[in-house]
Amino acid sequence: MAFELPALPYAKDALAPHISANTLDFHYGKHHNTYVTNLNNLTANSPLNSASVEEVIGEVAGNADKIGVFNNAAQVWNHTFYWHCMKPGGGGAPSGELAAEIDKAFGGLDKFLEEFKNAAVTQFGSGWAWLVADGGSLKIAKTGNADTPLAHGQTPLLTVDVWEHAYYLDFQNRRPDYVQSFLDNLINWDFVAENLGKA
Ligand code: MN3
Repeated sequence: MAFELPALPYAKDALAPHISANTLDFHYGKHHNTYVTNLNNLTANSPLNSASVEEVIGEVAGNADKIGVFNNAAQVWNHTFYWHCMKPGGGGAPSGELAAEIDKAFGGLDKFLEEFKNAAVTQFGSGWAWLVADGGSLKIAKTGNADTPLAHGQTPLLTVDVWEHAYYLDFQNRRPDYVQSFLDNLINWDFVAENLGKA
């Protein structure tokens, strides 16, 4: 099996009470793991099985015959990225170059948080909200289902998963409360700054 479920960067109960161990049992242990299993099954007899997840996404993006491979590879990548976007005791404010870039693109941290939350809340159905680097500036993006900015020439800096499985056990239908809690309590600005450094 070429693709493996990457370790969570913290214990399953580390994000509680904002995201419960029960949610991570299902979201990481079942949903994320299933995307890995599906990706292995779908690529079992293909050279793609020994490629990186990023290479698979680049190879099959836009190919209607490979939509199943794309969806599962993108979901493996998106979830691994999302776990790192959070940490226990997260939230607060960014600093340094990241803070300056957010000020330049959005007119301040509060405006950014408002626009990011709006993107997350208004993504219709399942999907993701993102902060990306694109053409030398920072932008907010939304993607539906498994779609990922990697397939659109953008560099992801931050994401929040807005599929119902991400929040239903803890917040039921209250997606705005989940997103607000993510921003206030969980966001890992150090990881976002690292991603900007690589953009
Ligand atoms: Mn998910």
